[in-house]
Amino acid sequence: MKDAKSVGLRLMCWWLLLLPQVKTDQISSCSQPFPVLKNDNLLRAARGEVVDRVPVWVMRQAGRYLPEFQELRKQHDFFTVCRTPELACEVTMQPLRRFDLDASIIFSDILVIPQALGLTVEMHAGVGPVLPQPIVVPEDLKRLTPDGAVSRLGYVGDAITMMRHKLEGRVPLIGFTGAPWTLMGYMIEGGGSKTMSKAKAWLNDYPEDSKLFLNLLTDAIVDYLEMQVKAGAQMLQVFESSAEHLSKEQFLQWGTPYLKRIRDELVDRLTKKAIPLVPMTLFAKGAGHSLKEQSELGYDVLGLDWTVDPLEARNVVGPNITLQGNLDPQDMYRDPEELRNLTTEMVHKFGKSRYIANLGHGITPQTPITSMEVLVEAVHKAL
Ligand code: 1CP
Repeated sequence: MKDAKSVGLRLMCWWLLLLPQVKTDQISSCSQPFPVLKNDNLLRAARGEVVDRVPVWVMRQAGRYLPEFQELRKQHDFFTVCRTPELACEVTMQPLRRFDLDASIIFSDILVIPQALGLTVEMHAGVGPVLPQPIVVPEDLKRLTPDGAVSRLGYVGDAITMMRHKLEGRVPLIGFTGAPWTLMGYMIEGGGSKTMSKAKAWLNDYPEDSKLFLNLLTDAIVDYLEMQVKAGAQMLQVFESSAEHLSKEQFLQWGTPYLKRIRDELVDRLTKKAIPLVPMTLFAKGAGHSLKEQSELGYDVLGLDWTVDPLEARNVVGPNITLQGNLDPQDMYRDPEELRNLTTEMVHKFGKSRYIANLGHGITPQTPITSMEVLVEAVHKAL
């Protein structure tokens, strides 16, 4: 009798797997429930609830400053790590083994979307990402393959689901994406750029095609974030790292409308499918000029780079938005005592309510490990 029941259950699960729409929505009924979250300070801070301690995590907390990351990278190519859930989870876990962090962020890269859209992306040592066949003229947009792009990113969902189990509820898991303008920039420049001049020229020379491009990316991003939430991401961060290359006027034309669409459409889709919403962070580096406008996009949290003053930011955005940031990554090279004082001062300025401590951009490769220890401890002890 028991056997018949389990065979029936298994058959039902296989049947669900055959229906693409049902499969992802119902997946939790066929798989193990996720472990209960023990430290939810990050999510509480994002929602404006009382926290036990100020939560802290660090952008690029899994990365080259960790010897164990470098060791693993000697054996595996960067995108192999991203595409192999066991390896992605191992790297995601590495900083948590060393530091008393309040969040994990799934190991991946913003450039997996351009890959899923059909572009080749290589990771060159000492250089960063390289796209050998970039989008040069509007005609090249035809090379992109938006149909089924999200299904080619299923490995990120698999890593997220696996990581939720491996975390055993220790801290929340953050999923992420690059924002449309930032991805467009990399896809036109063929990699990182100090000026984003080719991508900025597109905005001037091909405004209608730029809109098409940004809308295509926005659609892919919404699908991708929805998939991450279904897979188990408990919070989402949108990296608009290349906002720093745009003037305020350009950011309000080419950045915020698409960032708003991402937020609105994701909320709409999750609500219609009765999937609980997760808090969302927007990190628009170099866009301190538009904090007011950013605060009106619907995001729960705004990430700040180190050029923004905490008190001024709070004044501009008001009391109902959580702020994240914003120690200068360069301060991680100071003496421990100096770093401790700067961190304490920063936390005092932001205060305990609606605040998530972080750096103002990613941690850099030469950062001493001890600085991470000092930072995390100083945040937790500050208030
Ligand atoms: O060889 C290596 O190991 C490469 C180093 C590296 C790492 C560790 C790259 C190449 N990407 C990553 C991981 C990564 N990238 C994460 C992991 C999760 C974490 O621990 O935080 C995240 C969130 C990203 C996001 C990312 N990739 C951004 C947005 C954040 C930011 O730094 O502004 C950007 C712009 C990228 C592109 C990218 N990938 C890698 C590099 C060196 C770069 C920047 C290149 C450039 O613009 O010059």
